[in-house]
Amino acid sequence: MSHAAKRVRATGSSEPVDVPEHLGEADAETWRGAAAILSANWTGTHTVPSRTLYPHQWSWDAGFISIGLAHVAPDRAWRDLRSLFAAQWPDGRVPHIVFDPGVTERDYFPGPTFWTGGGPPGRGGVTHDGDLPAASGVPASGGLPIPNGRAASGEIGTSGNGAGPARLSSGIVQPPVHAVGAWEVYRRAPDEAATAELRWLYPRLVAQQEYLATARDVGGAGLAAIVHPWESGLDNSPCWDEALGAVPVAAEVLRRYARRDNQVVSSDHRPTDDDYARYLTIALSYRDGGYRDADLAVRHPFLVECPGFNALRGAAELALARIAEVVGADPAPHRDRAAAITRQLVDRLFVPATGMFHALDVRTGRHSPARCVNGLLPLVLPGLPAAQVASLVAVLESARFGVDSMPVPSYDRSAVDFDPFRYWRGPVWFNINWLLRSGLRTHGRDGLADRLRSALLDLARNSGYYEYFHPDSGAGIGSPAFSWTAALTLDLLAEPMG
Ligand code: 2M8
Repeated sequence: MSHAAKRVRATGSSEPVDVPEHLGEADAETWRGAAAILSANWTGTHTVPSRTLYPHQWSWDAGFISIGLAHVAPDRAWRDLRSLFAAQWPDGRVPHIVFDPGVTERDYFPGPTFWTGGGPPGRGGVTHDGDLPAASGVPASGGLPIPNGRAASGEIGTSGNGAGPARLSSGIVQPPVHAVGAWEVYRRAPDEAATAELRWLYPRLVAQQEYLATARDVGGAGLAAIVHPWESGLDNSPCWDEALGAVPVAAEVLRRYARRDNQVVSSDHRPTDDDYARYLTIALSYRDGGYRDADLAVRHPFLVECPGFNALRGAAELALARIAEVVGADPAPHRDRAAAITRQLVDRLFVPATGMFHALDVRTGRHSPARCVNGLLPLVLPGLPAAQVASLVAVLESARFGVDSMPVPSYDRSAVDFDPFRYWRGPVWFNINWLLRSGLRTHGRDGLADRLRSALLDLARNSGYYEYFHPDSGAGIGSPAFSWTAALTLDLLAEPMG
């Protein structure tokens, strides 16, 4: 642990947990509460984002969760990451959901039947046994998923991670935050066991990046395109509205498939039915094309370059450079790729008129006009030119996003369609704010970074570990006992205030 030489043992949650010595009693209680949530959401093989709303394993959630687990249960952090990467496809993609075979279809929609088309494993969805993907950059079988695909590169993959039976997955991805997560876990306890974990993960993380850099470079300029709003992690962000507008609302898909999310939380706090119908249409298009990426430009209804997703690809390359040094690989190509992604982001997605980054619709060549928080995420890139850094900081301090007693909202507060309740269209999210804070520190904006940290911790202290928060009142919305909120609270608390 980097933050406390001496620690006190405390009980107060379901299992004993070490509390950093620098925390006062109130924050020690916050720490124990957060640790208890991660324990309660641990299934024995992986951590679910939420017991009520998301009962499987999610990709980018696992990255953020590992950062919190590093402080209270590093062994679980590694097992969580292994569990996810055991489900990696032979072409390198890491699925956005890995399904728990013990959870019924009734408990989450869209579940395995939707993603596999109801056919046997391997038709659409795929089962996995944890072998190393074909990390060559050439998708195995032309990009078609191979059930229980075998390693093509010769490195030994074990049969899974000891996590139980082979599992089905979705066929889309999420932002690649896992190299950053793995590095965070390693650097807090860099022992032999952690080095062995990095050795196992490194080729898999490289294959994940390679998939995004090749199969997903639909626009041909070096940025990865997402094929579904869910791939961004910011599902119903206004920055997808224009591109989604071109996708017809097929009412029959919602008659064929019943939503479950709005039975668990208020429908005012979730995507609308029209959006949901489009999400299903886009996912079905990708599924019915066998999850192939060839010729996406001519046949897929949604292709967008997201500034957040691509900034996180760049951050992943920088984390991989550090990991490469530990495992004896060459860090230089990773640094080069991070620099290239940074340049491409500035060239393609920075809009001088708004002073921030905007999503680009690859099908139309148009930027989304919406000012959304993913347009600030390139701050995580240390190589971002000073002009863009200054511009993003100015936007962050403006009334549109300003950090005050509240952290940064997911959308421009002054927009006419800003909605303080509806998911990624206004509410405050912990993971995004954690990333922004880390970016601010990277660029030496410590004052603003500290204000953001205080605002985040106040939210957790006063409102608890909700999925998202009302951007004015701070009231918790969505699922309570949400894993990444708890995990990142631990990470923020772990650091003594300077
Ligand atoms: C939300 O997305 C899922 C679909 O992937 C859903 O709404 O059912 C998003 O907030 C996403 O970013 C997150 O990873 C996921 C699980 O927490 O929930």
